[in-house]
Amino acid sequence: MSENKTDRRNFLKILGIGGAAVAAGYVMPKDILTSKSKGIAEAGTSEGKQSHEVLPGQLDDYYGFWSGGQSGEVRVLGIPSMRQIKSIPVFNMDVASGWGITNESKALLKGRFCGDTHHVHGSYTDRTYDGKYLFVNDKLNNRVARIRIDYLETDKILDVPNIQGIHGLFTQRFPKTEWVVCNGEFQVPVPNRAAADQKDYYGIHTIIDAEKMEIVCQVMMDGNLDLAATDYNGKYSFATSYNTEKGVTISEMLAADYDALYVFNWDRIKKALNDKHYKVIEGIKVIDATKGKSGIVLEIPVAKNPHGVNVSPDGKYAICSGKVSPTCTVVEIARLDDAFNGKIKPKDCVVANPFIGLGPLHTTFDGRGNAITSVFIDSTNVKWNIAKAIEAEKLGEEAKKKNPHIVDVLDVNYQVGHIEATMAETKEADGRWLVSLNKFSKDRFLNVGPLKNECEQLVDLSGEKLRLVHDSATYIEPHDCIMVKKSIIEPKVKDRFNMFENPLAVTESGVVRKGKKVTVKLTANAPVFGLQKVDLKKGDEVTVIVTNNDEIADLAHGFALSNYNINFVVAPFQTKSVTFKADKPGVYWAYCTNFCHALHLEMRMRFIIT
Ligand code: CUK
Ligand code: CUA
Ligand code: CA
Repeated sequence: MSENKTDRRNFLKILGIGGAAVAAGYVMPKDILTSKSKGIAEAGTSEGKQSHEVLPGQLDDYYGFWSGGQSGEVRVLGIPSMRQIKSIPVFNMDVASGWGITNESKALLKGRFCGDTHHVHGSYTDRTYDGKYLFVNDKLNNRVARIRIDYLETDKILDVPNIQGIHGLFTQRFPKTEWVVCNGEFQVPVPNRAAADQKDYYGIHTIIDAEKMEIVCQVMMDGNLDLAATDYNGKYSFATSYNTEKGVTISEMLAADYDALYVFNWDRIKKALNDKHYKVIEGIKVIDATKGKSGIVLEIPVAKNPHGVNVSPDGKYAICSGKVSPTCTVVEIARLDDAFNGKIKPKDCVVANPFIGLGPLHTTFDGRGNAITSVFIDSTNVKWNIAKAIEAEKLGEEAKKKNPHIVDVLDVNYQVGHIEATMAETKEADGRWLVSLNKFSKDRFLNVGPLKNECEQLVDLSGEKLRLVHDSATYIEPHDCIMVKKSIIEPKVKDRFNMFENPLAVTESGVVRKGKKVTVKLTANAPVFGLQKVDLKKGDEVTVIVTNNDEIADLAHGFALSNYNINFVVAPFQTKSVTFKADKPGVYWAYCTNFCHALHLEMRMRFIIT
């Protein structure tokens, strides 16, 4: 715990406030901050008792979809085992699957093989996941990708102009996902051409058509736009802003006492588009909502430098996590219309500001009226009751000081970022499991050198108290995840591709030469490729198209060409292609890289280049 104290001191130093100042300004009951996994739940309350063990041959109950952070990928985990089952390459190169090597993936990646994925969210129908798509942001190169759930592969990547640091991303929940929103965390000039004064830097809320993967419009704001959420009625999207100051240094970004939770009114956005109240910038319709002048965006003041925003599964509350303030802000969504119509002030939408702990970042839900908030500096998960927080707010300061909303406090190891409960972002939040995605692992695993793994902890959420049941090491740095019950995903996932969805699909092998351009069509059937030998001339531009004609589930073939840096895998009925210059004369073996048959090692053929 001594290291935790150091982190805490450093954090306070950055904020320019001493511990005493924080203690004086905020209610910080000692019993909460020092509790060791005991919490302050009333005597007699129960701990969760589910077993998280998944025995050999048994399957998990939930699909976990994890962002991969700097890896640029998305990962699939089984919950509660926390076993990683698949990596889905998205913005990265993945040699094991050939992503970034094949023509098909290169066409999506356009030469950029780095990404920074933070937020993965599913498509919805009627407020729960429909098992069709996943969407994920690339904070680095400002892209949004779509993953098809039937194949669990990336099928579209959209470049988003006018925006930098695409961070928060969320999908429409009702009636179904037609729109996906994403936020620009870094303000930049729009268009971003020449140097401009920092006062002319803007944050951009982007709306994407989920089916077409095209940009519907962008809403231009003064403040930056960090995390995102949508409501449960298809009416609003939300964005937290920690830099309403338009600062470019950390002290400037911390200057104001209040920042904002922005609420975007979708009817008014549609109206602005209809009325042509936009400018076209870089080919995109950009609606100007700066200086609060558009009526499209409601600015709810929240304590300085907030972080996450999450909407409760009953659709009633948007909860903004304080980060620099030890509180959460509870916004009642039913009041937003009145605020948009000027009947009440934006701040009157706030119905509670409960104390949580030092450094609240993200909130999730158990579907039984409780929120669970991650607290970075304290290294805790705090379970609290939303109704009790609202009630205490009404009763006033004395009632609030007793913190009647706090149900339990769990120490986690260490410094938690996101937390997520099973199905928590849907109307079907079931309160079974919680994962705490901790940013530091410190002493939780065998020491692997200065660069340590992160630590993700599984928590039994079924009881009154939070029960830590499992530590899981993860490679840096998943930020966020969702956990979807398997009955939604499993029936959608296919065992083979629809072969003729790809017009290149090969059913008969052969070589076609047109001048220097050579097309090699190859079938792959265990344990042979459709050709034994291909004759080429130095300087030929060769395109190899491989179709795996084995329809048997789990029977994948690889195609690797020695010394030509070509290596990819084709799943049953899948087709992939690659184009290369035959610039090295000699005999080059192409071989199958995936152990597919007793004669897998013999599954090879020659490319003879003269
Ligand atoms: S952010 Cu990383 S801990 Cu990108 Cu969702 Cu909050
Ligand atoms: Cu095909 Cu190994
Ligand atoms: Ca600020």
